[in-house]
Amino acid sequence: MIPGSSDILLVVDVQVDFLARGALAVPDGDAVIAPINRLIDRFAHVVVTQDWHPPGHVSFATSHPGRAAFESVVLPYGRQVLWPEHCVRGTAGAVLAPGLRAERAELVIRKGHHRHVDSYSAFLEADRTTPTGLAGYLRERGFTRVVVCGLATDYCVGWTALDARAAGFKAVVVTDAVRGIDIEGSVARAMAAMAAAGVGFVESAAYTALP
Ligand code: VGL
Ligand code: ZN
Repeated sequence: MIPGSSDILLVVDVQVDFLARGALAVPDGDAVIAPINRLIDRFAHVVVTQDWHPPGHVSFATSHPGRAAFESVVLPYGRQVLWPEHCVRGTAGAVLAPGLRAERAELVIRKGHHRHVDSYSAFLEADRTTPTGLAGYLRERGFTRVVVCGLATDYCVGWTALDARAAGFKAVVVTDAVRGIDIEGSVARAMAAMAAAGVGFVESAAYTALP
């Protein structure tokens, strides 16, 4: 496959805090960098996201006295997994992975910046109503297919791919360019939900160089 002018490569949350030794390290997360760099070379258009939380963000376990990381609580917008503090805006853990060749990214979407609402998805915050603006950006530029890679399969990648479908885009997840956190079967659930929503799955080797 040769990516065309209506395909966008969406690189989700490949940030220091999600890599080995990071505050919320995704198992084997560093392994996505090499295939993503190869994908970046093959796509004419690249968009990158950053998880970008204010201090004291509602998704941090430390914001809920008596609660521990990886427990969930019920918030006004629904169930929220509590996480270790991660990707605090402007900190070293929030920067893109040093080895990621992101310089050709045409847009960087930052999400999760509202203190009282999380945002796994690059399209819609966890209240399921506040848009990030990404759908409008993609539509205005004529992109029709979103090819998703990055971290984590069961959270930000999965929600992003599902919301891409809900917003009317074709969506593809690059299976060797994603890794999951996997809390109680969450990777399998995310994969099933994506398949049911018409998300395609492809290996990065299927994308050949730009003509
Ligand atoms: C993510 C948990 C919390 C992700 C972000 O990028 O998948 N997961 N914040
Ligand atoms: Zn987060």
